[in-house]
Amino acid sequence: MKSETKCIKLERITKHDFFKSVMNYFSGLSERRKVNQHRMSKPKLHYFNGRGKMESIRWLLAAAGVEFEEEYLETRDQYEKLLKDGALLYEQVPMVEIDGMKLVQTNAILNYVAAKYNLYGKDIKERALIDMYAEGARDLMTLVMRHPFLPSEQKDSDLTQINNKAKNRYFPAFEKVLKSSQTGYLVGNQLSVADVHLLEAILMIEDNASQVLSEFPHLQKFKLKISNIPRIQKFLQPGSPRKPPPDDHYVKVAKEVLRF
Ligand SMILES: N[C@@H](CCC(=O)N[C@@H](CS)C(=O)NCC(=O)O)C(=O)O
Repeated sequence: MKSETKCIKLERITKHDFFKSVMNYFSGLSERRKVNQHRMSKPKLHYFNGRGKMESIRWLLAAAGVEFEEEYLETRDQYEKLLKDGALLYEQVPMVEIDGMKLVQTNAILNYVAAKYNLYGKDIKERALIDMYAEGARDLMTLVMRHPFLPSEQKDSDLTQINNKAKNRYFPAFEKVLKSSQTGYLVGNQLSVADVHLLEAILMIEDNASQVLSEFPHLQKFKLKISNIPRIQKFLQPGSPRKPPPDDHYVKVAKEVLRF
């Protein structure tokens, strides 16, 4: 009798445990499937249909060979929906859905992509140099980014100031770094986010000052080298996700959506 009870109990425990482990297996499976889905699904970019702060993210993903989707912000309602859904931590875009996260803050997004796709150097010293050069290029690009939003009477003098800063501050600095580079990259012996940003910055400045590199032979060589990397070459072709320089429509939409 005693051993019968034991047996029934054992059987119950075993069945119970079996059921539990089956459930665990399937819930683990669905978790793993979710993780894999995140891994496999394309990053989704939420921003305006224009360059702005998202453009460097598009460049970097393209340089990493990552395809992405875009959801363009065209109306105030779309922006308010993102706010209502709690998708914008600081109520700001760019926002990128990637690997199950909704990332905001441009530099955080760029650093994540750079680290994930090996565009961030081989050790912390290289990373520090990459950050230093990348931040310089970002500072220069920020000047260009702000330009279309200025009142028209300030535009001419602003453009002169941007070109002067490029010619007298940023490009001489990058020329010096490239002059002492053994590899043609800004840091180490492989492509990094700093190189991708620098090419983007050069092309942005050239949009308005096509001869700007004439006094910078190392920057000219650099431009050729980096634009000939197949993924980057592809991004520079018409029909890629690269955006054209901002026009009046882009400025109007951004102002309407963000109400500034
Ligand atoms: N530090 C943030 C700034 C983002 C930012 O200023 N985004 C603008 C659009 S480009 C925005 O969403 N502005 C709305 C607001 O600040 O209320 C970043 O670098 O991502």
